[in-house]
Amino acid sequence: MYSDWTGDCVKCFQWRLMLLHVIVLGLFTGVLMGQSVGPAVDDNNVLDVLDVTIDGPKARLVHEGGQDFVGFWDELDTSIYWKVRVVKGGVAKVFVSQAVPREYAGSEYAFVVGDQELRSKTVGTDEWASFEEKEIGEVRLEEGVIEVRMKPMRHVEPNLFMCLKAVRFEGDVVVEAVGEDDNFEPIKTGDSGYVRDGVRAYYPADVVDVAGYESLMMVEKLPIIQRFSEEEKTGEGDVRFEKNEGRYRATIDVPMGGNVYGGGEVTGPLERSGIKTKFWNSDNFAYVRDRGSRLYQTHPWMMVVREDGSAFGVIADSTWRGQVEVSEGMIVFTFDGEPFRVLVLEGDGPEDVLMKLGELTGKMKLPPKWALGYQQCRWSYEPDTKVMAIADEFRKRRLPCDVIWMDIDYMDEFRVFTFDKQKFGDPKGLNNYLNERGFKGVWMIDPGVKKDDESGYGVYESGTAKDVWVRDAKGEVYEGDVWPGACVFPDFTRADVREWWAGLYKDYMAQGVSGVWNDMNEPAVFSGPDYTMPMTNLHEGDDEISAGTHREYHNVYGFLMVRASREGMMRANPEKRPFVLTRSNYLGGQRYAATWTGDNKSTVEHMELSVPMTLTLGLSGQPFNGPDLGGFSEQLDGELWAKWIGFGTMFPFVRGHAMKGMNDKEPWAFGEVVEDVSRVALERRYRLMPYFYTVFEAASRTGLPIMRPMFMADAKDQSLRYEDRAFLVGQDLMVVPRWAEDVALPSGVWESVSLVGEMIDDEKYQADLKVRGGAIVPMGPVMQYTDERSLDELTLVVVLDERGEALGELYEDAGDGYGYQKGEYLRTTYRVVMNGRKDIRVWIEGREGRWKPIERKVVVEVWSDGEKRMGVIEREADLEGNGVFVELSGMKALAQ
Ligand code: MIG
Repeated sequence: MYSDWTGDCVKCFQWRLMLLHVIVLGLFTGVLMGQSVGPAVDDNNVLDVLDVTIDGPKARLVHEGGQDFVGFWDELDTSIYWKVRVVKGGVAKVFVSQAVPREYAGSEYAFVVGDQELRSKTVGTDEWASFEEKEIGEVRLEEGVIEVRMKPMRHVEPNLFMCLKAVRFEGDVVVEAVGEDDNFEPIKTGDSGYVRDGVRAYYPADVVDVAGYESLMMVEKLPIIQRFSEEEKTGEGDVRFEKNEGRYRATIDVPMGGNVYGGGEVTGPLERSGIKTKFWNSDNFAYVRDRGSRLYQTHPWMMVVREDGSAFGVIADSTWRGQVEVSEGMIVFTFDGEPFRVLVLEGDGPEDVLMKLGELTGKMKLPPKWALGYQQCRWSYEPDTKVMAIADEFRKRRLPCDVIWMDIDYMDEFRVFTFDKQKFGDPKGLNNYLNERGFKGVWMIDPGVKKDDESGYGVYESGTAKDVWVRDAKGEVYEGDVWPGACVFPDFTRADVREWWAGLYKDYMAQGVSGVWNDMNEPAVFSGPDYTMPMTNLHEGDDEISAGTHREYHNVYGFLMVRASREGMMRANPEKRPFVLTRSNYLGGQRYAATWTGDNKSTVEHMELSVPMTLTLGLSGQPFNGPDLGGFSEQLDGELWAKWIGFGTMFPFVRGHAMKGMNDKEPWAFGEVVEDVSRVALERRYRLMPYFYTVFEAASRTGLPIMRPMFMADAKDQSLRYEDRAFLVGQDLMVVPRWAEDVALPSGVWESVSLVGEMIDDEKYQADLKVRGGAIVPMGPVMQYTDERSLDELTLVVVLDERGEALGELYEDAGDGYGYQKGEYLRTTYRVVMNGRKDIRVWIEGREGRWKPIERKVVVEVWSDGEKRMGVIEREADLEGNGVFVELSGMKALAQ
């Protein structure tokens, strides 16, 4: 079957996978995996033409055949240059990616870096725009901002010099284009004004149809309700528009003392000053491509917190390829293609601004409660008996867990919506097996559909009959290789295609599938340029989305896909809340799916990075996210897993995952000590489930993040602005990872608590959990999965404020379904006030909703100075009215 793999890409992938199963993995995975999960191109230290400045009249930027390059460069008086920041200096080899038909090759040019000059000649390639990379010599790069210039010196033929795509430096250096481009010309601000209270919309004059402005991120049209006065058009927060040959740019000032956050899924620190983020959704294995400056998602959104703690947010409403650069007191958004509007959201503080963002771009829908539990994944657990064994292992070892994930290998030769007949012959039986033991099954679906008209593959056949596939620039159905080999790709910009795609979920969900994982939806295409489909591919659009190229819609491909997936799941199971996890997404995409941060590594660096990454997504409208706990690629050791899970169970989305070929990364894989660490970390999460669910529900109403940066505890406190190791869950719980030393803490009372007997001062791995003075955190018993039993014993973890008071909220409902939208929920406000030195009064201050909890006991734990005092209320009902006086017993109370 695999004998003719040579020269045939489809077979080649199968062969590679087969190899993975049979050979000694340790030896080969590095090489094989490098090829099969991420592009082999080295795009670090690359100066591409999007950042170039053309100095002179006779050259221009060309977008053609899915490529960008400088073309029509035919006079000696025109040179090109980049402003480059050399972050790390040294000696580097210079490579030039150029094209020129052989008959015109041999023209001379100079490559100038400061006072160094290399001379080279153009080298013939197959044709114009068929690029090859040539080494032209070595230069020494000094740290700082420098200019890199290319200058034609002598023509072989008049008017024919070369096409240039990029320059790359190779060596122990770090360079990045600063992207200063003097050719931008100002454009006037057109019709602009308030679209909501505190929300200003600025349109460049080039936007012709302001009222009909097309936006995919916004939940509704935003007509101007009040035009700006002249004063409002100038001043801080004002937007300046510019353009340059099909590229548009908007600049917003950052006031002195302001800090900048946001930008969606990003590597690097929480505070974004001095950082460039590219908007071009990219499969970025290990975050190495382009130094991690572009990942799987696009969020053209930044938030500025001013010195005084007030804040404003900026949205650039475009789907086109683009970037945001934060530098020297400015935020600069640049997009290819079309002029775009900018919205400025004004607020008293970060919370206010984030709530406005939620109103404009939508909020996460309340997920089923099980999705808040621990989830175990691997690429892949196979066959089905292995999945069952993993589930059994969790229960046997009493490690709490809610979900087991099915990665791509369950499919029949990677055909989406099918199941391998041997390995997963009875998916419904498998899902039943899981469900009976308190697990849910989440299964993967990719966008690429195997081009297969031989085996009666219904998805390909029905899609072809309905003509749903994306087309190339010539109008032919586009084909690209992904896991199944040659694939075709649904055009999700079309309503009828989304409808068709949604319909595919009916029979699929009927197999007992609880949740869906949409992967590879940037889309990742192994054979495509830049590892995706050509930018010149065509999307047809519909009534809501106008037709356009892939360059315009690439960044929303995954977003539109999950919109359809979610719709399909809701139709298939109207009584259930859908759960979709997506790799690619776009600002506003929290409306459709949760997310994770893609293919990270099992390294300390990526563990630490997982905190600011999750925080920044939360600050960009997406509350439901988290990293692959323990890291996806590379081998994981027990020490790192213990460190990671020790705080990682406090992420909104908590899933352990592992790449094919890597070691086992389940909580029990590292011996007894680490297994015990994992159990404590998981039990802490499950005890806190009532609190997490309360925070999730609030996020679904307000748009506020679940996991929050420390500065949200006190936006006026300058010392918190850069803290991105310790974080908050909601507003009452603080998580300080054990590996994070000297974290910046907000002032006021924050009291460390112990939840399952773990030590407060002396833990090696478990994060220090602190509760805010004045807060009550509701807790339940440890459970092995979220609905193992109802909340039959409620614990109120109380930390009193300076006045001896505390207040807290608990949200409860059925945990799934939509009864809560009809009043079948319960929101309870508890209050505790210190009475005497050993007594407190506890009462229910407010109750809303019709959900009836079972009669239960309430345990009150009052924490101070590292110790707890306790009281028990036998019947919660006694807390109604004036409540009860409780005598506290416990270490201190007893000692007195
Ligand atoms: O090219 O489905 O990010 O989580 O395990 C790799 C296999 C495809 C990438 C996802 C990863 C998943 C893997 N997928």
